[in-house]
Amino acid sequence: MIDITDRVRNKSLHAKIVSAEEAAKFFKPGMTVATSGFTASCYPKAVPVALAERMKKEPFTINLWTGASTGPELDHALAEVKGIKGRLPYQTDNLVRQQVNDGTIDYLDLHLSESAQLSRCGYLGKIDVALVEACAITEEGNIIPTTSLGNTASYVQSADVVIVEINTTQPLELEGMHDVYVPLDPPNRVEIPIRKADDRIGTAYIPCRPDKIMYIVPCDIPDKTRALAPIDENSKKMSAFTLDFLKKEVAAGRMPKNLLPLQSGVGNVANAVIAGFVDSDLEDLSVYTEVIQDGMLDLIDAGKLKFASGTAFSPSPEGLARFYKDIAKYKKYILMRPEEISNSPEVVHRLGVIAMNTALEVDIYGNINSTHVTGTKMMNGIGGSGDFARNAYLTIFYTPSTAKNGDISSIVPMCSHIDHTEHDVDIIITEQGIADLRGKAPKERALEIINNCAHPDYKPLLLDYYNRAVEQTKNTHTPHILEEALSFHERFLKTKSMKKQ
Ligand code: 0RQ
Repeated sequence: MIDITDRVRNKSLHAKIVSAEEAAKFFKPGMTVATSGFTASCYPKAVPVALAERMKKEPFTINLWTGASTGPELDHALAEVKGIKGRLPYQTDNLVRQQVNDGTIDYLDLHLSESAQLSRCGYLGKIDVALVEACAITEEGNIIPTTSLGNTASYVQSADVVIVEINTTQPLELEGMHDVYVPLDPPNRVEIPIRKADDRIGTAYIPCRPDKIMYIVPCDIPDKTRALAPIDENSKKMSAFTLDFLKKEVAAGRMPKNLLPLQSGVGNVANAVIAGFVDSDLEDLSVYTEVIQDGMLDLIDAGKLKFASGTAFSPSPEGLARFYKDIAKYKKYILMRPEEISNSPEVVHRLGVIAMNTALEVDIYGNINSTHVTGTKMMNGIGGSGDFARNAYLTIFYTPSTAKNGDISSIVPMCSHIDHTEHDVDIIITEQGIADLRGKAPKERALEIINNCAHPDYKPLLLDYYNRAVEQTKNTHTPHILEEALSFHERFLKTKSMKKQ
């Protein structure tokens, strides 16, 4: 077994160091296991792999609560042995997605800012065990997290029993990069005193009593972060539209020269948009977001970023290596907070964040579907997009104008599922252009979106629908032909193309 005694600074805890196989014997059918992990960062690895091995011989299921998505040794390994019954609050694994959509897994798709509070309320059931990855345990028994914070502090607080994996691939220099603050629940809650992205309000560790820790397990499996796809032409165009738009906002006096704190979602478009900032003449930027990705390291290296606050450090494998190599430098610029703080509606509103997230589809009035493919199949989940979209100073949604090689229009008459309503959305950007919905009534918004954002192959169909809807409803407030509104989706499901046959 790897020697982790130097990382377990409370010597009385050394007696609790066991192998992953030994710790995996603790789990029982139906238990709720709440883990660290937000994206493929700081999730437990050795114990879930050992638990999956045990489930192969002795099938049973657990409920799995995490910060958000995790890596393959947790979600995928347990899904392979059909070991997950309940899952919350967000996930991105292909096999878990399949099992969510075939009824094997009961999935609760939650606003990430609310998930810790919901778990503390108690009606989701009690947490049987918190299983968390750490860099080290302090002399007091407190836990030093690794590359994300997610819901870990709240889960450790609520659980009776804690199992800690000490990951020796995670550098000890991560200590000091966390700001742990768990708000009191109503009626005792007070304001969260963050006024700038770099304000520290909590502790550098997760408070934990040593007697709560049942086992400590050595682990040397690194975070399996995901590679980034090369930036495609569509994403480059969306990035250019964004920069052009933001510069005009500065010129109009609606935001300062260094903008307002940026939030950017996950995926290729988000990455391309941040890459665009690196090449721009913008300076002194700050980031108040969920996930800190490679682009933020580029911004730091280019001297353009003052500070990045998030809940997870989720770079590509190259980005992770780059971060580890120069951790002393990056540490000055990056802080990880619990997701109920990184995504806090109160703080997002106070700081005036610019929220930039991706949609699956957008309807002609500006409603957004981020989660359900053709209305019924879960993609990933709402994640943090709702936390930011509803509360930001400026809310931008991106989508390529078509999906599935042009067979689907991402601009549709009516979304087949709605995560963000027209009331929360300011700007839509596709590779075709930008729709500024601010100050526009529904019919003005419809024409702005169709004319500026729809693909030319679909523009005539959408205009035809809109014009007939106006006529048939005698120019009502939000014209729709209800029996036809979802016909684009029907068409795709029947003939595999939204184009008129
Ligand atoms: O399917 O994988 O089978 O090819 O959906 O689409 O273009 O790869 O999109 O990776 O940028 O993710 C909204 C899912 C976009 C993501 C979503 C199909 C498409 C492809 C994925 P294939 P892309 P991206 C804070 C922010 C919610 C959470 C969030 C997401 C697959 O951004 O999960 O915002 N957002 N978090 O072909 C049918 C359409 C489609 C479609 C795309 N209109 N109809 N299928 N696809 N558009 C961060 C966190 O919360 C951690």
